[in-house]
Amino acid sequence: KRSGEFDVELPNAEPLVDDNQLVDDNEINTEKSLDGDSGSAVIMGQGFASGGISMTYPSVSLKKWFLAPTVEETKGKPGEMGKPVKIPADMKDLMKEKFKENQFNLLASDMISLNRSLTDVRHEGCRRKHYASKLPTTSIVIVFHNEAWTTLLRTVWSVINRSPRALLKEIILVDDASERDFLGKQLEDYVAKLPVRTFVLRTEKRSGLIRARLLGAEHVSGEVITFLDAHCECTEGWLEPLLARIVQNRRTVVCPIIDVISDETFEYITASDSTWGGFNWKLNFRWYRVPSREMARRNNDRTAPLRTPTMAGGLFSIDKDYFYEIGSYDEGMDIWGGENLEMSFRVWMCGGVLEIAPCSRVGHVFRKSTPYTFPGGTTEIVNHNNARLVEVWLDDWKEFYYSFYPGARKASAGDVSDRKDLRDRLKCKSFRWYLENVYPESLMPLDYYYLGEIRNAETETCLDTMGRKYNEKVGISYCHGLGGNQVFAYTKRQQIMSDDLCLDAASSNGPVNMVRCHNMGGNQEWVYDAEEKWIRHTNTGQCLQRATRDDANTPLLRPCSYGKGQQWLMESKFKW
Ligand code: LR7
Ligand code: MN
Repeated sequence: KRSGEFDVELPNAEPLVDDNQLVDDNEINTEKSLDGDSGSAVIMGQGFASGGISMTYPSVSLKKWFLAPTVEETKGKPGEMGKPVKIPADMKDLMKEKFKENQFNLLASDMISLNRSLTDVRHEGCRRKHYASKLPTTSIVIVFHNEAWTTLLRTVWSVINRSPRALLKEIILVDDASERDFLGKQLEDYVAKLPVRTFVLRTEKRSGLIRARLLGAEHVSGEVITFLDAHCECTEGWLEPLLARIVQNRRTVVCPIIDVISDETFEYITASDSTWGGFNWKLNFRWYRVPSREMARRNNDRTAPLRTPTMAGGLFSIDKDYFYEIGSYDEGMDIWGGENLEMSFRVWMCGGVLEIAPCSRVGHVFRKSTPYTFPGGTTEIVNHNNARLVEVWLDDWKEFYYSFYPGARKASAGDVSDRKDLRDRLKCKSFRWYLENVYPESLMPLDYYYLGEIRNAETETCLDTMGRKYNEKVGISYCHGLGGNQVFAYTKRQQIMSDDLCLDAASSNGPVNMVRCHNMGGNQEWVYDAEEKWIRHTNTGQCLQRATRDDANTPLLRPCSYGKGQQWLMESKFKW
């Protein structure tokens, strides 16, 4: 794995078994590693942008070909009804070449109508719902850096075609210093003719998506701001469920279900309606199965709004005044990353509600890697943003992040005093409150006795995940004192956990595996006997013992005895 790698995954699988189980790796996760960790200087020279902000307002002239074609007219075109696009064999080389420009199949996207039809993917019950007759108006804010023409304009057209005109105030495109000519005057001329007021703002220099969104928000004249990524497709009825929740409570931040537009074929693939947003110790946003308590709160109605601990970040509606009241975004965050968790924690901790409206469905092109540069370095930027996030919002739990990912300690958060003042001013609750009331299933445990290395008294070796994955044996190796793979939490639920993995033994002489934490005791329950310094497995009554020479790198389960090989010290001596 590259350093600074981070994961992005697709939300499109039916979840597996237990509460808070990560949606299965094999089915849906795609590792997202960021290329372009160039460390190069900020890119400023753009082909067309004159610097400063230019704005264009639409004229009223409407050309026939701009009108949405009916399904009939586009029949036979690739991708209609959200179907996958097949690239002819003789075009595969071109396809591969073009893929690199955006890290998705541009050739496929270019073959699909800007108005392509989609199936109505909503749950039955959603189609029958009636919403308040007076919903607020919204402005759509779409930020982009070097987006492709067809994905950007298909996003815009899907908004125009599938939103009630009375609710749609305007569409604001924020160009974050793109370097593609067609995103200059050509784009302005095009949007000027759209049937909905649409204009282009430009950041003076590369600002990152966070500050680009702040610029867009400043120009919003609707009552609600709706943010979208620049490669989305909104489906029938997507907007009303979002706005309706804000009418009920203006402190609600509402996301659609984010369906998957395949980066390979542009097929529209529905996502599970039973996943919500969480995060791991590295502060990667992840999808997890909605626990049964939340299903019960919704009376098992799959069309009812779902309270989610965190959001993916790109697609949501928020009351405009509330957006500013609650502290908009952290302007100190650059390019990409962290702002979605920052806003999630902030909204919950400061009196708001974060929801997914399952009757609202919007497709998004999920990519496996990012096509654009991170001026200043990918890792540095993401770590910087996360440092700001943890310093302001995570309280004691920031140690989970730093100890598990020690490289992050090098990053500087910069000055976060404004954000801390905001937290005070809004009288926000603690992260403990958040874990207790919003996210008891969190991988960062609410109550824990210990966080650090677990050292064998005899051998000066430490338990070590060795970077292994699910269902593999836990390792043991020389204590390096740097955290990372040697950091474990001993929780009040008596788990010994590292991120989403828990020490787990299924039989009385081992092995001791690392299995996804299920929070249900069983094979994952361990009692630390502080006197004897035993780590005793409840189900089998056996004790954890250091490795012998034969099984050099894995600890064993053996009948409890008084040898030093079964004594474990939980007293961190980290070197940072
Ligand atoms: O410097 C930049 N300037 C920009 O304007 C970098 C990016 N951008 C734009 C970019 O063109 C795109 O429109 O910002 C938008 C998001 O960037 P993507 O699409 O390259 O990244 P992503 O889809 O992985 O982004 C997800 O995580 C981000 C963390 O900062 C943001 O919160 C994105 O909005 C978010 N996208 C979604 O939530 C869609 C679902 C993805 C998931 C999970
Ligand atoms: Mn995106």
